Amino acid sequence: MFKSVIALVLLSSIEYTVQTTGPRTVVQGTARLHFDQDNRTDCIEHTFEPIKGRLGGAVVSSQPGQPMLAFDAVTHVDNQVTIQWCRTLGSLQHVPCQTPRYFSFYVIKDSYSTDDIPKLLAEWGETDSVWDLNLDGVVNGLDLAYALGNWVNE
Ligand SMILES: [Ca+2]
Repeated sequence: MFKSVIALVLLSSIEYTVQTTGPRTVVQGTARLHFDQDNRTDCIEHTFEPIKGRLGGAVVSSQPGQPMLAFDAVTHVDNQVTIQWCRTLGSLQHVPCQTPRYFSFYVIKDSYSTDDIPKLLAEWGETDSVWDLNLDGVVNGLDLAYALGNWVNE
């Protein structure tokens, strides 16, 4: 599943893609604050469509396995992620201008069943796999334990 979303809120904007592969959904895009002569303060608040699971992020990053959501506030409640971000320009800064901020996060599903185990085992030992459920860089026993620990009988 792949979809692209563009939302406009006042001057600010947010643009991102949502891609689900196996147990992992990747949301990534760019939020932008826009400023002009009449608006030297801009804010964005956005709630992503609910995706059931826990938050994570890329293994290869400055904070391995953690979501990249460098905003003023990030909440994850009832499977909905909401971001808030505000900035006010200093009086010496030229307008119009914009401040872009890249973001990226994973949602790892939190319920597994019999269909999942063969897929996980097929990627055993792989280092770049969506079945690396604990985001430590490799598919191994810890991922199998996570799947079994979040087992749901069908
Ligand atoms: Ca792992």
